[in-house]
Amino acid sequence: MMLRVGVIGCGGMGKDHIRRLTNKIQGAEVVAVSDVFEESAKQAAEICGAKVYTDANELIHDPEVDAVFIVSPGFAHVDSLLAAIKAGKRIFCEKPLCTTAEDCLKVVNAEVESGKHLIQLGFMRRYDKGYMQVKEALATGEYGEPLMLHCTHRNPEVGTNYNTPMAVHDTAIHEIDVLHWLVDDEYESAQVIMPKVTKYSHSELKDPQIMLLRTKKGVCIDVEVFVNCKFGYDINCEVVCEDGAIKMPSPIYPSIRKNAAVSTTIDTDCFVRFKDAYDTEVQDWVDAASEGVIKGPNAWDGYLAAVTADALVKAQETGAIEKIETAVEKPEFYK
Ligand code: ISE
Repeated sequence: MMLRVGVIGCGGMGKDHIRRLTNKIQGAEVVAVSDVFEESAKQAAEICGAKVYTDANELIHDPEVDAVFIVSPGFAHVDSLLAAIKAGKRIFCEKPLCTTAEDCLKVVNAEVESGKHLIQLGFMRRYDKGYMQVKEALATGEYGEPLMLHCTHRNPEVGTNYNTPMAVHDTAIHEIDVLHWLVDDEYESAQVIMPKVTKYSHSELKDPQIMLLRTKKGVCIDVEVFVNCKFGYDINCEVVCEDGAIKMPSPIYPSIRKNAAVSTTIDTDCFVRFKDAYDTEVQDWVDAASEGVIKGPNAWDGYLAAVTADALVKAQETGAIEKIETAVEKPEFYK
């Protein structure tokens, strides 16, 4: 049986997911789309031949919608999530879960109260082959305990409305989720070091930044976030362990010899770099949701990411080492 999906949010990312659900994913069909901008919803509906809504609530309560796919802007997630949980719909929510830790906790509490795992969160890096290979290598135990992680998250450039806190909320949020999952640990503290600012930035954006995270087991992580690096979308991760160092492979492109030089392509955006990861996470959600179960990153992961992001944003301002503390213990429900 096909999983009948309603997509909320028909911007660029929403349309990308609608195309994926329609053309690539097995076992799902998009039956409804919604956007506050009717024109966007209508354009999206042309991709998949779905019903059009301008009110997300109406889509959520449509009896023909089995599962809800939330791709609206982050600030709008909380209302749709709470309504969809109440309606008992299975949910895929793009990152972030919500824009504040407080709202994330409301969603966590609502899901726990419902007694059912309903939400998969779109932290797609956990589905990337490179990160999975590093995780598998660590799990063999052959390299001993992880001690340090050296990572880079580089974008060629960002828009003029991108500011200093967005380096955490929009960009490092991926490392925040994937790195503690990779080493199976929790964060304890955060610090941010601000190097000299690139000439390509502006007064509202300190770029680059070095973000430091320490885990409860003592693993030290450094992430270079550089969103105007100019040369490409460049994601790297190396885990230094007691008995070896594991470097994540980059996507493989041919090495070309021309004009007395050797060159290899670097991707230029996340949609190309993580294309396979997006496909795999959505297929995984459809397969699980069709069986009535939900796997993958969950609402608690979304709450943890929000708490960690808050500590990093505070550290950007204070320059101090900031504690990362959740307001409540992890509920049994998520263990
Ligand atoms: C964007 O929202 C992403 O998710 C990208 O992966 C990240 O590299 C970029 O900085 C963000 O703005």
